[in-house]
Amino acid sequence: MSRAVRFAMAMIVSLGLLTWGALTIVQRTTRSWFEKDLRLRVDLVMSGARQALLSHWEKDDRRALERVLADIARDERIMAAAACGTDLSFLAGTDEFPEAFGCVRVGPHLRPAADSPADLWVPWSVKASLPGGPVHVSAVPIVGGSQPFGFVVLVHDLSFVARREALTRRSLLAAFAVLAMAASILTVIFSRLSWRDWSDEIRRFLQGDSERPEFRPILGDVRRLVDRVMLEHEADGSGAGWTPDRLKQTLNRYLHREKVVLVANREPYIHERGPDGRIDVVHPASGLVTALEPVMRACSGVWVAHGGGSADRESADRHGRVRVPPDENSYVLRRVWLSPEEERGYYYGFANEGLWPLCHLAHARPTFRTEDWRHYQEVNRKFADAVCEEVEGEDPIVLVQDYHFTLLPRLIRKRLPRATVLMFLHIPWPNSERFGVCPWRQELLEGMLGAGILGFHTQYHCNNFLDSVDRYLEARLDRAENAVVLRGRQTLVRAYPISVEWPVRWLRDLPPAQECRRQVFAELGLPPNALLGLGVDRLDYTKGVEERFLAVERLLDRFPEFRGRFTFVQLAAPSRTLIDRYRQLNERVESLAARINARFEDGPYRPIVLLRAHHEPPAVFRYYRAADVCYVSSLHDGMNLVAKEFGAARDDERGVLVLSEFTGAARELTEALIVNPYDLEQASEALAAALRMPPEAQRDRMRSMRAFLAEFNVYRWAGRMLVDAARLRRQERLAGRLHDGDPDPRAVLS
Ligand code: ADQ
Repeated sequence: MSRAVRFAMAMIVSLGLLTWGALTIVQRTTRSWFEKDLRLRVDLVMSGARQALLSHWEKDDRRALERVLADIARDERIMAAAACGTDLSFLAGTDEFPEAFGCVRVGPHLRPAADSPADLWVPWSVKASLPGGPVHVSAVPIVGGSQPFGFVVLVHDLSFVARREALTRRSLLAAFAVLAMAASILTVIFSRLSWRDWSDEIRRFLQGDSERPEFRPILGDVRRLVDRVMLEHEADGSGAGWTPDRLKQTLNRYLHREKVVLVANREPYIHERGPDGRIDVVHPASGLVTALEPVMRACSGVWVAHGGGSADRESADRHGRVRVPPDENSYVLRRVWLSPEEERGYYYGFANEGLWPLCHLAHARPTFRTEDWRHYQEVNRKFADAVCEEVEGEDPIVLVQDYHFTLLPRLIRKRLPRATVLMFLHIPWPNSERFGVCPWRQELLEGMLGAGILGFHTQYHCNNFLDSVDRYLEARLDRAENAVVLRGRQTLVRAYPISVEWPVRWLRDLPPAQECRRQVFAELGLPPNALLGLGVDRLDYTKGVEERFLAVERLLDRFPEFRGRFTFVQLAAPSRTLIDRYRQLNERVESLAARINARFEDGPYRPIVLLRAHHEPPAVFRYYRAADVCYVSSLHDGMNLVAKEFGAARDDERGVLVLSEFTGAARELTEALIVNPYDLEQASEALAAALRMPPEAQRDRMRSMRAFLAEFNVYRWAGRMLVDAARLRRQERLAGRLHDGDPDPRAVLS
């Protein structure tokens, strides 16, 4: 064996050892972090529920105890909970509480003897496993005054830890494969340079006909390993490093550079004429735009949207087209013009007074008016016309966005039967009973099922949609495939959790986080030792802004150390102000802030700063980088990109996210302190915990969250949908629906 081969092998072995070492360290750190997180969660949950438990315990009201335990077990990581008496009797518990952790088994660990006084009872916890996977069991004594009442046993699901570890392992293995390949190639080159007639060898090597056979097995193995890792990553869509370029390559490779036509109500660039007569370009405050704009910049194509800006018409050509972004001209924005009546009926009326409250559990009643429905149908038809004008060829890819266009997929399919239509819902989908109150439920479902792929943020929303179809349509459900077959045509229903671009382009021109903090503190007139909380939202009743202010008030009530020191800034972009409910919300939020400020004001100090205005993205990101804590308190939210933007903004690895459990983001950003925004005790406690969190703990959480956001970014979201679309096209081609010749594809439509 030559020296070069021995050297290359030694290098691969050392890299292997290094990777193994790194894997072990990362695994240990992740474990210890998750354990700490678990302890914090138990503290939060128990302090929120303690009062209620004590009072029911005292009254020996077991049904009420059971209700409180059921509430606790609503936390998606808590699988079961039980209450036990001091005599180790079982008082109450959630369904299917595992016997292995019953009162009799757990109790002796909490107290030295049956009659031990309250101060000798100690919390206890252990890791264990059940047939479904690993769990963590914790038992917490319940003590009123000096009298022990008993204890509560909580069983936590630990399977997510295994999932996170698997992800880390895969990323490290990929890095190892790439390093090993690079090391082997370098070794070969160096050996040639120093020991042989190198120029001939390199030429032969590059031509792929090197005569030295000993390199072939090594390089062959390494290449096979890299190919396998890459394939695995592409197949499960979890490949690291989704970038605009990789998305472009995916489009080229799988969809042969097809032009993408995207339809959304909101346009990514609004031309507004200011009071001085100048035309400004405004970036709207919209999660949909935040997510999709970077995707369109990568994919090119056309974005079809309502042109609602005061200078939109004069900035576009006679077909309503304008190239954007203003200085980059990456894609075309095609504006659709609506009359004021159409806008009122379709946008404010049916979409935002009907469908928005229908899909969000935020205690607002949907209003359905026949007149609005008529406008909604008309506007969907108008957008279908615009799409047909923008497509090239008969089988374009059309991405329909959100609840404004539920009828559009079917309309497009009728006119372009060979199109690949994808629809994505950015808002939650309600359960079937709730959805059933819509008088046009059947038309909406049939309209959406015109799409070949229907995307939601979470599997839960997919399930709700499938249940709605099951209940209100004559269609075949394929639960195993998560698909619906309506009149012979299949729609796949899939979860694609949306995200933000990575890295965020707005950070490029911002100063370091410390400097942003200095600037923001100077603007707000805060002393250097002040603590800053932040909320960023469209002013919408689903975002829980009132609950957020009440949690700040409760924080100052319960923890006087923060009075005079903690300031909460709320950036609130006015939204849908033609709707009464939104106008009333504006007023309520303003008077609530004024009331709380009046209670706690002290000289120049005000606890709440309400900045009711649209802020351009660089300003929003400056605030993210300045804050100690960001509180997202949505009462119900499809995903919530503010939470993800906050993580993406913190390259200094500081700041803590407090996040409502009713957001889609809470299922992914497990490093946040997850709260129920209605529970002011729990929310204020989490805010206090966030403000007191040591820098190392903040860093651990932020680092882990940012690693997740870097990988699960919006390019990956779009890439996965486009790869699925490509598969669908292939299948349809095979079935003869595309070019290769279905004589009459319209036959499958009614
Ligand atoms: P939205 O309800 O618009 O989105 P969200 O996801 O929170 O909500 O995104 C809001 C966006 O607007 C963010 O990019 C934020 O920076 C920006 N923004 C908020 N307040 C602002 C202000 N005062 N000034 C300027 N910009 C502001 C819908 C769904 C969400 C889903 C997204 C994406 O309701 O659940 O996450 O689509 O799918």
